[in-house]
Amino acid sequence: WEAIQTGTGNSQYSGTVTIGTSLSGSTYQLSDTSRGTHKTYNKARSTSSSAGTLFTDADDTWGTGAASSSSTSQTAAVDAHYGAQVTWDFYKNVLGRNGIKNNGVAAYSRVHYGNAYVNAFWSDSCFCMTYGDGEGNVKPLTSLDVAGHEMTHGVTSNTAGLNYSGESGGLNEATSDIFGTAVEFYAANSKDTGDYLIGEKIDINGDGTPLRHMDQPSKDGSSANYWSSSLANLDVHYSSGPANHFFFLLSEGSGAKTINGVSYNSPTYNSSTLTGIGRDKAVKIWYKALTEYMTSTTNYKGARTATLSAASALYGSTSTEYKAVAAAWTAVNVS
Ligand code: ASN
Ligand code: ZN
Ligand code: CA
Repeated sequence: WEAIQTGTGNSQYSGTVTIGTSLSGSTYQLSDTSRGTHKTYNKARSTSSSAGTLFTDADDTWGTGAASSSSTSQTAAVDAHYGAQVTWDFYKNVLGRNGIKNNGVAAYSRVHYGNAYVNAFWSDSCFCMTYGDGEGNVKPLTSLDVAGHEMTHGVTSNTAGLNYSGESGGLNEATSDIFGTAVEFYAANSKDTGDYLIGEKIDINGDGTPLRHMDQPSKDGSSANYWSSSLANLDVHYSSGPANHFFFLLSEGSGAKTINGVSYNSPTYNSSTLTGIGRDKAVKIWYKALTEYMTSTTNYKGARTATLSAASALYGSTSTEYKAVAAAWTAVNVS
């Protein structure tokens, strides 16, 4: 018998948060029965395929809020549990999707994977999310945008199924960056305010720079801003660039601006000046395109068609939104 509870989590990246927990006997567990029974497990530096050990606690106050090199630290678990919770709420409340498979069943999360493992990954086979602890075991890869990014890989594989190579692979990665970013904005968390950067909290480069920039993807030194015939040869984390750029331009428009204290400067291929339609509409258009019009082999040209079909269905074929979708694709050299 387990009773639904709300615990207090001292996270590393998102301040003090309320998290869904359960009470089993006299022990609290990181098991959120209000969100498809999402559970968070401790891998304790193991790389075995097991789930690990479910996190438990005596008083339902979790983590110290400080980075810890301990393999039993609850802090990384708080961030992962909270990230899954916000991602669940975002998909349910904004997009009407009831979990990754849209069947009301949650994936599970596991933290402290490997030793100083600097990655996080989604797996369709375990239907689970795995997070490493990062360099020196002190910067776990458990930020909100990374959680939203990785779990979105599960959504993509249960919908369009975009193949993870070539142009469709870039679109798969961009889909994760787009909804990972949407999750971060949706959280409205004062310690991790929304931005169009990916991984700005986890400092994977060790110099404070994010992994990716959606306003101008080339800022990372490897991603493409615009489509070209050689795009498909890039790693999927770089061929995502034009679609990330499209999403920024569609949401916010071109040029220089500051949003939540972060400065952006988004260029266009054809020197056009664009006005955004807002992130909420851009998110709805991308989701409808992903779930109704894209397939495993959709390329950039196909993504243009799919998002135009989505915009037409949502807002009409003569709408401002439809025209903005067309203009934003043209601005990243997809026409
Ligand atoms: N973090 C990476 C990603 O989501 C993991 C990977 O490369 N499989 O793409
Ligand atoms: Zn990814
Ligand atoms: Ca971010």
